[in-house]
Amino acid sequence: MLFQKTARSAAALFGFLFCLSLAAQAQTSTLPNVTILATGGTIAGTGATSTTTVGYTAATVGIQTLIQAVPEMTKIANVSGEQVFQIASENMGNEHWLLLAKRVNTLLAQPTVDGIVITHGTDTLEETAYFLNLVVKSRKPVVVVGSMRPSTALSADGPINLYNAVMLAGSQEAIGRGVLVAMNDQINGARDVTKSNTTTTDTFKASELGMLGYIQGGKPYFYRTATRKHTVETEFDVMNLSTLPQVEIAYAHANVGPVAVEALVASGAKGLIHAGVGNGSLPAKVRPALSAARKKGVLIVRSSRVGQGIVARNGEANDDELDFVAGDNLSPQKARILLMLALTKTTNTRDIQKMFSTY
Ligand code: DAS
Repeated sequence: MLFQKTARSAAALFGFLFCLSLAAQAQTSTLPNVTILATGGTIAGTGATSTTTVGYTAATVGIQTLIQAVPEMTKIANVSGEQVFQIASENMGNEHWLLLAKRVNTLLAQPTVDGIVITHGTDTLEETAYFLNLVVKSRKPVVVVGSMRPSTALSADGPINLYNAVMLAGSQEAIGRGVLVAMNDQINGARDVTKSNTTTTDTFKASELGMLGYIQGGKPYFYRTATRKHTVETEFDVMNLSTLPQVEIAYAHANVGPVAVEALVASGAKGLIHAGVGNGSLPAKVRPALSAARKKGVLIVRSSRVGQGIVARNGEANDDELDFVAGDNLSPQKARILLMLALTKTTNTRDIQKMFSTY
């Protein structure tokens, strides 16, 4: 009798535990699958004390530690992590971009992956985001995130930024919006965002054009959408590339001479961004060097150091006559990325000018 009672209660307990495990599986199967690709930066940084917010070491904490530091993420997504590389982002190179882009595209082609987060240093975060915005071939969310304080700092911004980025990457709302940058509870588009302050946590802004939306209470709220083509809409594909064309930037200023332009051309640049003063003006001492470079087959883009506004074709210089490209409102560092990818497709100035009006 006692044996039968014990057997029945054991069976009941087993049944209960089995249902619990099914419920748990059901719960996780309803959560989005988000992969975090870690590349380094301050978000993976450590400082000597909790008040060290400058002079810390970036790119020291591994992805598994970053994930373990934010257990709340397991409630909003099935999170997995890969350490793609571990660098301070001032050292980002084309080889890193190609590795990252290929990994992103490979993962997003898998039906089991719903979205991707990339943890990244903030110094070149905007550039990696824009590069991926042009070469990722999926509508699934790709969210780039960093932090302005190291993981060891008082009120470190990394954990909440990472949590928000994972939430966004797993959200329906972020699908089809291009590569996004999520920091400081704000959502920015990859094309227009820039690091606007050397140290503050609100540094990433799209200034005059504005952010795309907010993150509040663990939810995304979008108010704008990107207007230029991105991701699956672009003509760029890097999956079979092992290198990218060398494109450099020459910065203009009062009393500037041709030395920088000449040296960059001599170094083998296939393209040159002139970060001009004002509306992309060409200083008289630099124009001949740029014109000579064009005649050698180097593609020249007139951009501006100003930071906002449009460098219009045939505005401050006769682009038709010089056979130059006008850089629209892209910053010099983003114009460099677009020209680099353009040169993987064509060297025709008109075709490239069209790309600057499209992306
Ligand atoms: N050196 C900076 C970088 O890795 C640290 C940071 O702000 O992430 O971009």
